[in-house]
Amino acid sequence: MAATRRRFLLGGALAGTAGLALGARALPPSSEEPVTPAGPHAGGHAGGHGGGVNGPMFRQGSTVDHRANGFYPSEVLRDFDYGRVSRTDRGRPLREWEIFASDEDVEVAPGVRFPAWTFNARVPGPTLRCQQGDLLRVRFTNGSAHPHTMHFHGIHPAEMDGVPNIGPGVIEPGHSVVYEFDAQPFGLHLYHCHVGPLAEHIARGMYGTFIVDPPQPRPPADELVMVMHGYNTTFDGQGNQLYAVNGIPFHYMHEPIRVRRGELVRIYLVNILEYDPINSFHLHGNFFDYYPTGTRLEPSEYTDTVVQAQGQRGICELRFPHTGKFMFHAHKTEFAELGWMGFFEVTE
Ligand SMILES: [Cu+2]
Repeated sequence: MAATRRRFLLGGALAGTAGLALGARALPPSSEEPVTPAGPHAGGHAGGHGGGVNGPMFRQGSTVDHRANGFYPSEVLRDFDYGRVSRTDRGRPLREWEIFASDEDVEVAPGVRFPAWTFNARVPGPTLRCQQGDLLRVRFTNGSAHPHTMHFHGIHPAEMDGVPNIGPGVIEPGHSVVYEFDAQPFGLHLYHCHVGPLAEHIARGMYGTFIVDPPQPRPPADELVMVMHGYNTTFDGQGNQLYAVNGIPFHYMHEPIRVRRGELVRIYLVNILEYDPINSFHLHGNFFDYYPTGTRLEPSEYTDTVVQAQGQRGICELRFPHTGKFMFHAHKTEFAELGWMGFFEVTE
């Protein structure tokens, strides 16, 4: 059962490696098993899931090697890639990006390595940002050992859809393609590989956020991208063993997201979770305006919890009236205890 594997991972491997980093005395009794996240195992660790207040979700000082991974979730939060901007002959903004697919070994939890397939060597891929009406040109080069595409959400011609057998179709290793289309409609979108087995190509890490700004910009804010996703470390296609926002489970437990009291905060919230049908986002100590898909400028809801199915996304806007640390997590508790959990830290 997937649940058993999940218990093993967090009760055994994850807590065990975290414990090793802190010294043997920190090890709970059943966590002295070797780190074999992909191997068969009886599991059934009684501590289960996040391991309670002594489990990895609250354990400090045990993190992955961000430098070796090549990306850092605290920077991914506010890293918007506006591309190279010029003008077409008719004076229209032309925005260009170079995107490179590669196979990368990512340390997703202390001592747990995952063979990811990536866009620009990070999970999630770069956050591409433009304005409605721009002409977009994306040169995609496949440096991976596997065939891939880039499929953008949005409105575009069929041959620019990035799916097999239409237009350039599947891009084989060593090959390049240029996707060109208009930026529309405004909102919060996605891009991802669309080669089968599709769930695996996505779950391996081939996704990113695609923001089309409205013609009249949204009010100034501290803007954050939060991509909810998971890692199926057993490659059985049945659920995930780890859950993350912006690449690394529990990252924002170790390094809270720092925001200012009273400042408008805008969260571009994306759910690209595979294998589990829905995910959710819950914020403690506050409420937010929610704009589904970001395609309208009026919020649909004022809430502290939103649910998103696979591929859904929306914009959350809020101000924190109080200083201090405020937790956020999936309100599917199991996901939270397997990594999808963190803190905002509000300062003056
Ligand atoms: Cu792919």
